[in-house]
Amino acid sequence: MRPVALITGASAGIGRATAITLARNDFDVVITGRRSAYLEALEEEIRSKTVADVLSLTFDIRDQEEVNNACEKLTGKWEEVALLVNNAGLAVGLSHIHEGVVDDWERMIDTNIKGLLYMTRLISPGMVKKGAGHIVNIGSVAGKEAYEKGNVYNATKFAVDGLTQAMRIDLAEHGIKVTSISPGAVETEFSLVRFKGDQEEADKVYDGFTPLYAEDIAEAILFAVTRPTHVNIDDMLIMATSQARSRKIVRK
Ligand code: NDP
Ligand code: 8X3
Repeated sequence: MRPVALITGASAGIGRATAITLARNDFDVVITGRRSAYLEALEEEIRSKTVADVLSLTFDIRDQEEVNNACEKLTGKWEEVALLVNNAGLAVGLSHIHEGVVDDWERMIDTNIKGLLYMTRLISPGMVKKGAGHIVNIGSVAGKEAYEKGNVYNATKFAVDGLTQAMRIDLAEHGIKVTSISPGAVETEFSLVRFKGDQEEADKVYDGFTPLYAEDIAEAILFAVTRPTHVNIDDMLIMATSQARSRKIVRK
């Protein structure tokens, strides 16, 4: 039987690429997000290009009740999730701390930290019961070093880093692997979301250098989840060659 991977935030970007990559590499996939039309399109694509089975679950990861209700559909072959990719996340806004927008802060904290926790709380007991499983948390270079105006987004990704370490400690005795994958700049919808739909501002982020692409991160995730049983990839920091630090990007 093919193992089941559940990927949050699969309607776009890194999550979408990861779902396709895992589906091509012997996983059946559960894809989740808020935009059901995007999930339906991905479901079509996976069915037409791979032999994987696919299940879409539409929910807002910030709403614990919605998460729990949607995940009640994980029955039969979908009940046993072997791999959880905690990917759904976002940055909203870019401002100095004294000018920050509290609603933006709450969106980031609720999605990047609380959403990750809701999913982990729901899926990890099944892994503990089985004595096997793998959880991959998508962190960021923003969780390794703070940068100007990054403050709350930085804090949420530092939290992901801390939670990954804590989960690794708590789950080791149950034979469960825990990995964090921390990318630098990846060209996805990320910046469009951060700048609240301002395409011009978003484009500037990737101007003059070759950023990472979602597929680069999907490949790293595939590598991490296909190591032999005795090998755990704890943490991977992945940067575009032109990006030496968060805010040190060589642009031509
Ligand atoms: P995208 O904006 O392209 O994708 C984000 C995904 O998260 C979408 O599928 C979106 O789905 C989902 N999502 C956001 N909010 C919610 C919510 N409330 N409920 C459910 N799903 C949600 O960004 P990326 O692919 O780039 O981001 C993926 C992860 O990678 C994030 O955790 C991000 O912080 C991290 N990251 C990104 C980097 C980058 O430069 N792009 C660098 C380092 C880390 P929908 O809108 O349909 O709900
Ligand atoms: C996304 C990368 O540098 O914009 O996590 O924070 S950055």
